[in-house]
Order: sequence, then C-alpha cells, then structure tokens
Amino acid sequence: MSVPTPTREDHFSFGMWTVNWPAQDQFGSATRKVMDPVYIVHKLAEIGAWGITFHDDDLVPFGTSDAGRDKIIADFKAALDETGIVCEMVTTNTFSHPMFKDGAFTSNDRRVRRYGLRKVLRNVDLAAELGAETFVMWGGREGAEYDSAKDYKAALDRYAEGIDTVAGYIKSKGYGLRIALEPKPNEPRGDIMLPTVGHALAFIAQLDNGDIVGLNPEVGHEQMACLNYTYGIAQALWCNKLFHIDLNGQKSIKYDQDLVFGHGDLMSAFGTVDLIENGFPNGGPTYDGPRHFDYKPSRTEDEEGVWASAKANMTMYLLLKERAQAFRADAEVKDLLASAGVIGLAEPTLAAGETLESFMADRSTFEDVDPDALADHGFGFVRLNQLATEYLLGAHL
Ligand SMILES: [Mn+2]
Repeated sequence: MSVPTPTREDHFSFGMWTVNWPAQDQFGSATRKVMDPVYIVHKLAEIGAWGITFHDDDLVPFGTSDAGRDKIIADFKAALDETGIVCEMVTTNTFSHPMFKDGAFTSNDRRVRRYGLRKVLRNVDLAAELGAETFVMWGGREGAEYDSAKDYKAALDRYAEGIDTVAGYIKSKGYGLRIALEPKPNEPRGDIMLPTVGHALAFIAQLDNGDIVGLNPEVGHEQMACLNYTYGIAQALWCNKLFHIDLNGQKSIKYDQDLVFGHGDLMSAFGTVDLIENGFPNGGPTYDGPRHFDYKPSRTEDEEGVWASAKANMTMYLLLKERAQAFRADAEVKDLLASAGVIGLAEPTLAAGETLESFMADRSTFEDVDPDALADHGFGFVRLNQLATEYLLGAHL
C-alpha cells in the first residue's frame, strides 16, 4: 500500500487564509509569520494543488491605497499565470474590522450595512476579473448574543435585501458567478443567522434572485450543530444548490476546530467522499466542483508543518476516495445494498399510473396485510457498515 500523490486533475483547492493563518487565538498571539500571497501560490502549485481562494482582505490588507491594491492584484495574477493555479472562488471579509461587530448586511447600524454592501460589490468585480466561478458569503457576524438585541424578522429582510442586491448586480454585469452561502451555527457570534444547511436552503427559496444563490457547506460547521454533513450536502444536491464545499475536520460539538479533513470524524469523512466521488447509490445530481479545504494548520506547527498539514488534507481525501471506490465495487456490498433496500428505495411508492382511488382500494396494501409479517425481517445495515469500516481501514485493499 502506498500513499497517493495529489495532482492538478484532483481539483484540490485551498483558502489563502488557511495556510496563511498566523495562528493567533483567543488566548495567545500569533506563532507564525504571515507569508506573501505570491509565495503561497507557488507553494500550492508545488504540493499538487489546483486552485486557490481568498477573502479580499487576505490578498489586499484592509485600508490599502488604490495604487497599492492594483499592484498586489497584478502580482497575484502574474503568479496565477506562472503556476497555472486557478482562482476558483472569492469571498469577502465582513467580519474582522471592528465596524462589523454587529454584522454587515444585518448590522443594526444602517451606515455599516451600506458600507458592507459596497465592500462586497467591489469584491464581486475582482472575483469576476480573476475568472472565479463562485462567490462565497459567510455571514460570520450576522447574528447576536442576546435575543433582545435583534429584530429577527427585520434582520432576515435586510439579509435577503443584501444577498438579492449582490445577486442582481452579478446578473446586471453578466458575470459568470454564482453566490454560495455558508451556514454556521455560532462563533464568533453567540448565534449566527442561517445556522445550518436547512435554514440556508429555506432562506434561498425566499429570494428574488435565488436562482444564482446556493450553498458552500463546511464539514465542521454542520458537525458543531451535531448534524450529519453528508446528509446536509445530499439535501443541497437534491435541491441543485451544492455550489461549493468546505472540507475540514471537527471532533463533535465544540469550538470550530478546522482540523485537517479526516482528522475529525473519520467515518463521516468516508461517507462524504463516498457521496462526492461515487454519487447516490441510485443515481441523481452529482457534485463536480472543486475539492476545497477550509482548515487551519494547528497553532503548534511551524511553516514546514503548515505545508505538511496542507498535503495531509489532500492525502486523506485521496485515501478515502480509493477506499470508497473499492467499497462500492465490492460484490458483497452490491448485494447488501440491494437486500437492505438501499437500491429499492428509488422505486416510487405508488405504481406508475396508479390513482389515489385505486391505491385506497388496494386491500393487499393495508386491510389484508399482517402488520407483524412486515416487521419480520432485518435490514443488515450493520454488516454493510462493517464492510465500509473494513474498507476504510484498508482491510480489503
Ligand atoms: Mn470552520
């Protein structure tokens, strides 16, 4: 057995803020130096990545002059051209500056809402200029610590107004961009709006320009809410709203750990890669976008550790992919998927052409059924899961 090597064809992508996190936290100052964006692009190319993403402030520090901004962007574009690294997604920082302490689009201060909207629109232009396809919006400060602090109905109105305005701007400019909202339940706010994939999907359905708005679900964010990430992205796929993904690791309900993908709930990571790479067992919409990592190299690591951890994300993904493909190809697994009814679930409950009237008249469905007979069999899910675990552990490779 060998450890697979990532290539550009794997479409692995990293946020600039991931490898460039200097590792300051609530209790201590930075343990690493901030690196130059051009250097980062070259290093990512060197380790086998394909893409890079960034918040406006990751590339151009807040407050940089227009001339300084132009120079930074030109140098960044030259590095992309030189390495072939793709800028596939851009996002806006509407959470770091103190003005955003009560949010951007939903701040109780209208002046901040107007400033935040302008900051986002300016960055949409940059995203389009760099050829990005996805514009992620994580409203990390859109929330509150206290229920009395926010008129939640008005906040939802302002949030929708903001997203619709940005989406309308993208359409009016003819940009090839789609917006992807990123749900998170809490941190840095006590409670954040659009806390889960489900909340965000329901929100998008209320938008005027929701046709170009979808989701960027993050592994750790769903798991912080004790939810199943794989089922979350499955429902986003079902709604044709899985525009982008943030892969990382999280160990249960606690602060946002942003560990290497697979270094948290490994069994769940297996299920996620199985879905992304192999699709639904009965077919259906698939995800073919970037395999994007949004993790943080632990504060204990030096620069060498930063690149080792970046590589670890890709290695974990490729190992899980190899194992998930072998799992699905296994003859016993195929038999079990059929006998457990996983495959049969694709068959509609009502027969083709069956009317509600004929269904209600079908005594063999209800009146003549022995309920105990319907309960008289097991599904064999445990054996199926044991095989998945054995493949995950490399027992059959
Ligand atoms: Mn996170």
